[in-house]
Amino acid sequence: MMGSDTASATLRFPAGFRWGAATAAYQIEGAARADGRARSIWDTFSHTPGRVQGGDTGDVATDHYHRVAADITIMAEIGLAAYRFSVAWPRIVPAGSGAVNQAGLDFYSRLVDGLLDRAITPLVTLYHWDLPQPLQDAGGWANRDTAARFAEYAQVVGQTLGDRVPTFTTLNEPWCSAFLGYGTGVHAPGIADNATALAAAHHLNLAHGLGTAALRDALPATGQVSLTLNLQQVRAASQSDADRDAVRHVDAVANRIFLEPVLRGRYPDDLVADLGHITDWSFVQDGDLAAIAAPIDVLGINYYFPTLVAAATAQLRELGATGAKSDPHGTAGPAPFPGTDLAFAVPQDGPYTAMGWRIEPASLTDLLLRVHRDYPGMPLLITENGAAYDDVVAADGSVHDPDRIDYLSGHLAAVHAAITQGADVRGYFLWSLLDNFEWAFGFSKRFGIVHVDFVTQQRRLKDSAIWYRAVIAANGLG
Ligand code: IFM
Repeated sequence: MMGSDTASATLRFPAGFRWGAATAAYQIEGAARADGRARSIWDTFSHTPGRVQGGDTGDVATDHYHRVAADITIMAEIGLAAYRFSVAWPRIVPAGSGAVNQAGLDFYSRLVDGLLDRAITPLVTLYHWDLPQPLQDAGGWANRDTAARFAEYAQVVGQTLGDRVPTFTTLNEPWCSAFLGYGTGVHAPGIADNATALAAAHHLNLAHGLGTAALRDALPATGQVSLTLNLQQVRAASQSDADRDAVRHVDAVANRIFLEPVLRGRYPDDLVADLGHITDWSFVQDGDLAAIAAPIDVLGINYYFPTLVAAATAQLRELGATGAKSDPHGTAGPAPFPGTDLAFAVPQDGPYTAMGWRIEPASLTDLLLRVHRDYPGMPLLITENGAAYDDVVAADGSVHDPDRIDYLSGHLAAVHAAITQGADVRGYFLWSLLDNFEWAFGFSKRFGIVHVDFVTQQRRLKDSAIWYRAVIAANGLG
């Protein structure tokens, strides 16, 4: 199912389906040292030469911190019913533990009030990768104490915003935090060690569990708690037994390492056995799994591209040993899948977005149906989906982005197909509201439906924003 086949279809979503857009603090806020905010691991990383393309940093980003009122007006203009944003931990607890910074809380309180004034429902993510630097200095996510610090921070934010925010997400994409931050090192804090990445994954799971308990304590009885995972829809490069087994393995190290402890209170036996040569799993302590499995109300899923994998043959291992960088896309050739030496990601045919990511909406339908089948009864939200393209501002100030509209309509049709087949998907948050700081790619990749001139900070609705307004108004496509 590609966008062009579905673009003309009329598809209506269930009544009450929640239409939103998403952002994250470090990617848009700027104001890196304002009002008591201290450094996070992304400040350190982006200021380290060679880590981020073009030497870009989030010091100013889209200056959302100072332009929040105007940005809320833009959201209202697009007709958003919901807005997903993240809270910057280093604004709230600058040292990572201890003193709370009231000015940081006040900023998010004003944001929430501004959203509610426009009838836009806030969805708050507590951790979208900006760990306070002092916690990294103590080991970061490789140190289990970080999970307890996260729970303290979650409690503070829950107590402050819980009277107005119906849903909190503990972590965004812990896979990226663990495996890109500590496994491949392409994200902050830039550590490349699979054993450390596996410990980090467990401590992130623990943070989610302890954070969920802290939120339950802080929130009114109606408060909802969720977790957002960037689940991967994995396929085999060939029908060989070895490649099919690589699919099972990658599913374990990318998906089930989070899904199973959170939703079933256990780590998968095959995962533990497969990676016994990398870690002895001694970081999993008595009581951890019960804490991690604290019930959640909704599961967020972020989806962008499918994953193609092959078993690690001697030839591929040789490649890995000679420096093929670990990568979940295999964009530049086969590359070890992050977190493991047993499977490789291999290149896929196009079409691609400007990230080099294959466009395949049908994989989103399959992924949603798989989660629905394996974890029945769990309400789902698409908390991110979108595409980067090389947008240009036309002479008349408009920004024509037909490829993005095609990507989005194809993926919305894919979500609709999953709902039709039984998946309980409650809403869709487009990534992203604004062009922003795309992590290691800096400002070179534009995911927004609103164009941002990074010099003047001027905002312009792209065609996709106008298209999305019509989708929201019609509660569907066509
Ligand atoms: O920009 C990121 C976001 O922060 C997390 N999910 C994927 C997006 C696109 O790479």
